This record gives sequence, structure tokens and C-alpha cells, in this order.
Amino acid sequence: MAKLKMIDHSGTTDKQRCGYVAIIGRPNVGKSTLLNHILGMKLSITSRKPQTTRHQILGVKTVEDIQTIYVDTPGIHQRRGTAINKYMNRAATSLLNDVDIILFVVQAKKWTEEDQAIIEKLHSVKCPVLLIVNKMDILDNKKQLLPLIQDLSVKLDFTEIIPVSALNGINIEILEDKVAALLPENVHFYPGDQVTDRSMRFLASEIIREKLIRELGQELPYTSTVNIDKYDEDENIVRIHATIFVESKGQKAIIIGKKGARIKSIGTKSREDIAKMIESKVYLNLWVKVREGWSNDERALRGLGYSE
Ligand SMILES: Nc1nc2c(ncn2[C@@H]2O[C@H](COP(=O)(O)OP(=O)(O)OP(=O)(O)O)[C@@H](O)[C@H]2O)c(=O)[nH]1
Ligand SMILES: [Mg+2]
Repeated sequence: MAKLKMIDHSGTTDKQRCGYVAIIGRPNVGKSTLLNHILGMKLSITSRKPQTTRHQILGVKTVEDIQTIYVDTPGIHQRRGTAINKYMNRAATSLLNDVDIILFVVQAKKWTEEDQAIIEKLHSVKCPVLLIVNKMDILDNKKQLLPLIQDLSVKLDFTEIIPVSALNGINIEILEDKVAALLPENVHFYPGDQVTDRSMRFLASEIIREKLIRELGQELPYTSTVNIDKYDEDENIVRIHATIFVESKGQKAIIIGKKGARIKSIGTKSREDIAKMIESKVYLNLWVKVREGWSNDERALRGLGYSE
């Protein structure tokens, strides 16, 4: 790296900064909403239900000499140790020693045992950890903020504590400036116009999963996943064939709904969002299939895209 800089005569790499910033926290605190707000686009799916994000997703933001590579992660949790739960915890914690900065996101006024368990993991990391206190819009009184920050400041030696609202965009620019100041000098790893490492195919499967979660609310069989069987692009249209896998016939019936009404609605909403994302006409064919026990079967998981 140093050698590269010496032979570079343009002078641009001298000023360039680039680094990885992990966004971690327990489920449902607003990590993906935060990433989307920073990027100014909907990249990572969000919902009111915990455990929405299941994979690491990179969101790259390049502004002039500064490239920040954010990594959205699944919520770190302490639930039943099924194969998928373990996969999600691994996806969220495996990067802690490989990033330049960690944003530990918590929810204002709601410190839980799961937050405390994450603190234990953070004791050993070497990089700066910023505590992001999200959902500050739910505080009825701004006077609650100072004692709240004082309480949180004793939990770990945080580099910064920043109260934000990812939903309303409060203090996000301040957060981005603090991150930029901590980034190491480095050449940019991604082209300036690249936003993510993920394929359109993957993002399409995520959009379908989001509609599934949102459409089903509390009825959602947590053990559902989406597989893209075919993704064909031609000049005028993208044709996608996808399968929703569930674990029982009962779950399949719930997703299909009365006379197929629910699967139709999931399909329409997914198609609209995918079309917006890829700026093309989309044909979407959705199937629902039962694959018993997939979420607790390492091999089935790998076959369905859950592999590091
Ligand atoms: N009031 C309020 N709600 C928020 C804010 N940020 C996120 N939310 C809501 O919190 C819920 C969870 O948001 P997500 O971004 O999906 O949370 P997450 O941490 O990525 O969750 P997992 O992927 O399940 O770990 C959604 O209903 C969001 O709209 C905020 O600043 N204020
Ligand atoms: Mg998420």
C-alpha cells in the first residue's frame, strides 16, 4: 500500500480514506433503517418484527475522498439455538475483529439482557466503538436524554455516544462525520458508483421476504425463506421465478390465503418494489413449497443461500 502511494503522482490517494463499519445490535433496534437512511435508498429490508435481517449486507457510500463501507448484520440474539439462529449470530459477530469501526445500535430507554450480552463481546475488540442510541423520537421529553446518556456511558468505554433517529434522520449527518473522521487512510476498495456487494437476484429475494414478513405480521411462520429459481433478463423485462419455503402445510395455507389472495398481494407488492429497484418491467412467479425442518438443518440452509 505504501509503495503504491509513492509511485502515485496524481496526489489523490494521499487524501483518500476508506474502511469497514459494522452496524451491530440486538434485533429490531433499527440497524437496517439506519443503513438505508445513510445510503438514501432502500437497500436492506426492515420490519416491525425482530430478526428481519438474516445476512451481512454491504452498503457502500462514497463522497469525494471518503468511502465508507457499512455492513448491516442480523440482530444478535439469545434465542433457541437452531441452525438458522446460529448462522445469524455468526453472521453478526464474525466480523467484529475485522472492521475499522463498530456502530453498536441500541434503542432509547430499552436496555435489555441481549444488549448486555453484546457488551461482553465488545470488551475484547480493538477498534473504536460508537454507541448509537436510536429511536430518540420516542422520548417524550428531550430532558430525558442527558441522564440516559450518562447511564449508558458506564457500560463500555465508547468512543462516542450519539443519540439519533434513523426513521426521521435526526443526527445522522453528525454520525457520518464522526465515522469519517475515524476512517483510516486507504485507497477506495469499490468503484465510486457501487452501492452494494449483493446481486440483484439476492436483493429481489430479500424484497419478497420483506413483503412476506409485513403481510403476515404476527401470523408469520418465522421459518420461511425465499429462493430465486430463475432470474432472466432481456431488454424489456426481467423474469423472476421464486419459491417461498415453509416448514409445514399449515404455514403454506396461511401464506396462500383465502382463494390465493395473500400470495397474490405478496407477489404484487414484491413485483412493484423489485421493478422500482432495477428500473425495469418485472414478471414475477411465486411458488410456496413445504420443506420440513430446513431451518435446523445445516445442509438445507447452505442450499438455500445461508453460507458464509
Ligand atoms: N420510532 C422509531 N422507529 C424506528 C426508528 N428506526 C427504526 N425504527 C423501526 O424499528 C423497527 C425495526 O427496524 P429495523 O431497521 O428492521 O431493525 P433492525 O435492527 O435492522 O432489526 P433486525 O434486522 O431484525 O435485527 C421498524 O419498524 C422501524 O421502522 C426510529 O428512529 N424511530
Ligand atoms: Mg435489520
